[in-house]
Amino acid sequence: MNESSRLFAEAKKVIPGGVNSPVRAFRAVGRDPLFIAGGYKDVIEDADGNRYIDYVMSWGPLLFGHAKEEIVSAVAETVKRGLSFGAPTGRETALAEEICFATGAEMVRLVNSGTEACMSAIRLARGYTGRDKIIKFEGCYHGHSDGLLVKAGSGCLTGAMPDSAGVPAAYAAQTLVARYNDTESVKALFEANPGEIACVIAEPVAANMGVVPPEEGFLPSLRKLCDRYGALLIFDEVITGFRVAYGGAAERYGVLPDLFAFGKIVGGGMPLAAYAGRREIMRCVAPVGKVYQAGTLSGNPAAVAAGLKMLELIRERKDSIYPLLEEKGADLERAFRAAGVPVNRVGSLLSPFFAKAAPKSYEDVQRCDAHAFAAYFSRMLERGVYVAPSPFEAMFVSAEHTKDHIGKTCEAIAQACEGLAVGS
Ligand code: KE4
Repeated sequence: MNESSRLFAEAKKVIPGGVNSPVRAFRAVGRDPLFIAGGYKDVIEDADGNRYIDYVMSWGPLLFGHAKEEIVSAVAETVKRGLSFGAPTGRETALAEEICFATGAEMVRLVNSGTEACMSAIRLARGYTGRDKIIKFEGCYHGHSDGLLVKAGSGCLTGAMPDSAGVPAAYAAQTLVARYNDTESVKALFEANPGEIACVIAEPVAANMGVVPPEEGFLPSLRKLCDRYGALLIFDEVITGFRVAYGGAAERYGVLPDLFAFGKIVGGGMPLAAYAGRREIMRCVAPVGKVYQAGTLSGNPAAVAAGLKMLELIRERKDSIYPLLEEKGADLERAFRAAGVPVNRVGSLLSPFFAKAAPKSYEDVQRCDAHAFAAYFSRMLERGVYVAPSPFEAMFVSAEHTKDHIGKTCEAIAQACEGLAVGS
């Protein structure tokens, strides 16, 4: 038994499924998970000393790869003066200002996870509008708060549980589900629920059913519908924020939401997330307004040090990093297409699909061949490339993925996809 398997056996005795987040269990790819010992730049090392070029990148936070020296040093210096005070520190303001500068948001509240950011943004939308219902999209994932575990993506889809047990039906009934890239399905919900819908929450680039980019006009149509029916538009930019552009998907697609949810990159790899938006809305949050939201470790110095350094590094490099990420992503996309495998890609975010064509909707995604994906996953691992262990996730490319490693990955893709392309 190798070390990963031994550690997995130990973990399963005291942790459900041996993991602290379901998708890590490798169930969709039918093998034991790797236990990781460390990472550096674009490489991770497992407990048995095997090294892999990493495209999970902790599910997106690591735009500059593992153990980025400036980020590690910023945290190391900060924690020498204490880990957490439960009191305001000046660096939190600096991080909030970085987010506002990049995105056009006017106010920010720091929280600890993307789940908290999305949950809080929805509560704020309900408090601001006085309405109870929300619209989400099937296949989109916004964390594991009760009302959002309805037709959810990511690990819910991977585990074939888009509607989680334990969510009261009465509560789930407040969540209306539309089809991604289908404006009419959103309009129909507004018309069927006049004056009742507080917000529409969307991943501006869906990345939890695999990557499914917004069709031309889809995001602007959400903006128009929310304005027409008096609802707020929430962009869940936990994945896309600072990844698809410096100002996130809002900048890339030219649509400004009323509220943003951020996570992953804004925390630099530490547990930090945020929700943000227009001042008149954010002022409804306690202690100023009546929408309560709180957190013991919200804005803690250690996580803020990582997030602030990350956003400073991005701001300093914003003119060069996005073209660089675009080029790396395009190289990988070309490799999949050359192997006859359709791909959806937005910048450094991409997913291959074992299907006749790249999906444009949740329905299309359902037709992809999950068995072919599992075979691809194992073949890539055998060739030293670590991708997400689920067809409903994305590949995350970092600025640290070297030309040589991208080249090696393209070779692995050609070999791993051999005979798996649908119709091949
Ligand atoms: P967290 O609570 O996991 O920090 O963020 C929830 C979340 C919110 N919004 C979007 C668009 C997200 O993708 C996520 C979390 N992403 C998944 C991977 N697709 C996290 C991985 C996991 O659950 O282990």
